[in-house]
Amino acid sequence: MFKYEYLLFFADFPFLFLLQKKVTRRNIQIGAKKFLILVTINFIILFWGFYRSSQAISELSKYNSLGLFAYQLMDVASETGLLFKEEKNITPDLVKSSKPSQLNAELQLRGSAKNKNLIIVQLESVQSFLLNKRIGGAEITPNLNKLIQESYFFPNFYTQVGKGNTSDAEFLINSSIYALGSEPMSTAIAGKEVPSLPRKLKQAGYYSATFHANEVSFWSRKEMYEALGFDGYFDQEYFGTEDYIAYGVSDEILYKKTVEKLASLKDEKFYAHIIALSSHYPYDLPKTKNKYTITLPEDYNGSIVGSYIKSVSYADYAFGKLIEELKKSGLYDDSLIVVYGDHQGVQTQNEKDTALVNEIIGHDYHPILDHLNVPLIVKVPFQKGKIVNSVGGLVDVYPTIANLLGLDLGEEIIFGIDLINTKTNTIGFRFYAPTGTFVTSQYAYAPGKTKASGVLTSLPDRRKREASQQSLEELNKVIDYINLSDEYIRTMK
Ligand code: GP9
Ligand code: MN
Repeated sequence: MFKYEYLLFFADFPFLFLLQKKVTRRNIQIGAKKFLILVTINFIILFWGFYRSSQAISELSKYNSLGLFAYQLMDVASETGLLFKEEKNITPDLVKSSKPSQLNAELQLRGSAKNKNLIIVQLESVQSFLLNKRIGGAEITPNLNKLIQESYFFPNFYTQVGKGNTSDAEFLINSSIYALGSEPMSTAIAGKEVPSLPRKLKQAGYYSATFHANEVSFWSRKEMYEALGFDGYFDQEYFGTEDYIAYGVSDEILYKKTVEKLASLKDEKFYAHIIALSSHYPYDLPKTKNKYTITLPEDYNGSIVGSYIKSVSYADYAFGKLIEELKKSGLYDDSLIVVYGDHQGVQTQNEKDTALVNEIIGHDYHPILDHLNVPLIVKVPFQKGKIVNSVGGLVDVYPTIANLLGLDLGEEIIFGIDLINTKTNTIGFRFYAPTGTFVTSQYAYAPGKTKASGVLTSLPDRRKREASQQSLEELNKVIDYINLSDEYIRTMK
């Protein structure tokens, strides 16, 4: 990823060297008393900053009170402290009783896909606001829209990835543990044995593997897959480099070769986690693919949003091919199929992009409710489609799947909840939204400088309000819960 122009960052170093020489030559001396005063002032400023930052929860507010140097110091200190922590006795009951969510008394669809194969498709950068939308009369994602009609669809579902982006989404789905945010989960769990979906399925006689067109070393995936207990992986070595888009073969080839492999496993129950890639930033879709994508009006020319929509439109085309192939091979009715978006795709950095997105969604793009909203589609064999309005995030996918496959998670430590049977749920965020951000079925909360100074967006009218006593209580609950998840994964052997 290195580019030679990055060397410009070091262009001032020779001058620093010259300046230092000059200063040394002057041989500045400072008396012991003055030195002591200076050191004391420094410490007072530093501790005042630490005190003020302890009143804030979001990283940005902490940084604003401490400044670059002290913030880094504090970060290193807290991370290092965690490394030496003893493994804590975190029990399934402790996690259950701390949950900011509740299940319904009676569980629906329990075991309705028992003994079926499990196919999970992770769609790169696909956000919900493109689904069931038309531009100039044409659908952007006709194939996903069709699947939604026949599936359980979760319109209030959110990404929760941290620093590991795509790979964090893979981690969250397979573990139901929050991403740390400060480090990609692939490195944070390397060498550990994480209780996970693949491990649970192994006990039920399943073979599990991941399918991704990039090299497995990207995001240290090899270590992550081992820690999560996958039986195998298929990466660039298997898929080759034909019809290359972004970091690997096109989604068309990815899906074709994946189904070939899956069809050959027919006598074995399997879990396939497929990680699509063609709609990856910077959405540089080869012209040869234009014939498969939506034609956009002229005002989209030259905009990031336009390129993004084109890429997603291609990803949708390839996805349609996957469904066709699955039907042809007989796997469609024999598998529980789960589809979700890993994380957001547009940042709306300029007025033109913002205006285009606002026009598509019909209101102002919200930094949480629109930006982090990604699709979750669950196709249960032989079940009709239904919209499930539960609020949920990536952390909730494992327990949702477990209920459908009839897996018992009673003795497992999971931080998510089964979204088909959710009574209430609160979803915490970090990294792409400041820590302390959360969403419930009634509102979204974004923290300010202090816990209480945040903004609450109520739903569905999206009216902005100040924090209420109840929202602050919820905030503390969510923060404690995420801290519990961090402690669990950090101290795991
Ligand atoms: C490449 C792909 C990139 O393998 O996962 O991931 P991202 O940049 O979206 O995290
Ligand atoms: Mn991604």
